[in-house]
Amino acid sequence: MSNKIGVLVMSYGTPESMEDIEAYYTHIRRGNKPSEEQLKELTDRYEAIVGGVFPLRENTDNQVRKLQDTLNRDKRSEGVEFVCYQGLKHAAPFIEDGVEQMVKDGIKQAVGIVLAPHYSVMSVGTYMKRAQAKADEMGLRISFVESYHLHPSLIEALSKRVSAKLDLFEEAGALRDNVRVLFSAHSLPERILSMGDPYQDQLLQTSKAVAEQAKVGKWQFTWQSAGRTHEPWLGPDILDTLQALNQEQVEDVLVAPIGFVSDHLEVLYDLDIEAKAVAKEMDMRLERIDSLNSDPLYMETLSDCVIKAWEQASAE
Ligand code: FEC
Repeated sequence: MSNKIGVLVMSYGTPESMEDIEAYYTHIRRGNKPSEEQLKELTDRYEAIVGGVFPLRENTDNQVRKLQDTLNRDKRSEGVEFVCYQGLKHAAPFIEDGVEQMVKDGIKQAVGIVLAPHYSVMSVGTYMKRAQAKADEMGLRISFVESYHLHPSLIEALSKRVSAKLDLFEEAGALRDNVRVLFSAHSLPERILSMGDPYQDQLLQTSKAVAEQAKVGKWQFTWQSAGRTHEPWLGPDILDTLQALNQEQVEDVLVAPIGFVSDHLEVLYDLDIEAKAVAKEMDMRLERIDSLNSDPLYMETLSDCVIKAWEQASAE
């Protein structure tokens, strides 16, 4: 019997090159091609952040490799070998490809985890559904980590980042307690609220835990990166929040995008370019905490959750 445990590490995915943006966007839009104008708008955003390089790909590769190392270094993994496979939502290797590869490699038992700490039926839920469907088709036993938004190592990693940036504000002459900390995450359609979705509550729980640990004076939560569809999305959006803070005469703002774990478009464009430009116009200083990327504390968070899910599935 194989002592290999498969770990399906799922992430959003990004285009491989500028030429792939259309196919990627079409996949996000469930098979509907974007208009010329929509495609240009997205291409311009990618060009603005990196000019032909897609940071999410390399970051995900690193996270997956380092997670595998962390898992196999853990004492609890003695006697088994964890093997990580990527499964991306909107690019190759797709979630289904990852599951298929595991089965081809003779893996019988697996754990799935998403590189996003908060559960929503519209985010993590859809990754899990696709992985479960493919696993059922191929006869693979798979269990999932649904969320890890309050894992102590995650809270520690985020709190350290918030504290480090508050130190910089202080060094530049600001009063620590006057810096407004904005915790943010990707918006979703408002209808998730009537579905009893835990997404918003989990995000507020992470925000509160980090604010307490980093001894933040004033904080609030705001949404970002809402989709361009006709239905209402959760708000307030960060750009409106910045306007409101300007009315309150807040001069120093630190954004902590706790819903994201990597440098990518939604952080490097929506915050570092778009939100910063709005803040600058109002003479507001806006900084952002560093992304987690492959921080050892984040790797520990993922590893611990995977091992616990594997132990639980093995005991059943
Ligand atoms: O750097 C990159 O190449 C990829 C950055 C990226 C991340 C990301 C994460 C999340 N999304 C979530 C929800 C939605 C919903 C729609 C939607 C649309 C887009 C588009 C791009 C895009 N998302 Fe994304 N998302 C990233 C990129 N996202 C590009 C298409 C253009 C646009 O609207 O800006 C709307 C889909 C629809 O039309 O029906 C909904 C959520 C996350 C965070 C959790 C996760 O990582 O899965 C939720 C990174």
